[in-house]
Amino acid sequence: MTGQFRNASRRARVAAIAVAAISLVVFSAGCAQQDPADDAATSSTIAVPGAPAPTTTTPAPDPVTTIDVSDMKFSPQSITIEAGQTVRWEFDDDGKAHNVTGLRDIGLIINSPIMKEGEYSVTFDKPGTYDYICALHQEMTGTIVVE
Ligand SMILES: [Cu+2]
Repeated sequence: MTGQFRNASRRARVAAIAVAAISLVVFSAGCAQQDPADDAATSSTIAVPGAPAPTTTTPAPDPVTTIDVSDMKFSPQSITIEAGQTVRWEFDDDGKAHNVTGLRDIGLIINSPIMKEGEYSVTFDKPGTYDYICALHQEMTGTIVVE
């Protein structure tokens, strides 16, 4: 009888320990589940104001190419640009007057006034080879290749 009682008592103690152990596991499991959630919430709260939208600016090619009109020539004498880009001639040749006049039909869009100084610009939308001269000095030639 005594032995059985002891056995029962031991069983009850084991059961109590088991219950305690289970509730401990459940408790810590609850904690384990809660902690990452807290961390995630905390880090996402920090990440939103701390990470401004990344601005990726692709450097666009300069849409304006400058040609100097000086020393009785066009510099550079020949250039290649992309369709849609602009060429700007800057006239500055110690008071000598020049202009730019396109050759052939394709060159009709190049037709500046005669200028001693100042700028003249043309935007080239159509691919092709544009030869031009100074109407006053036909040895002054230039070429614009539009790709
Ligand atoms: Cu000229």
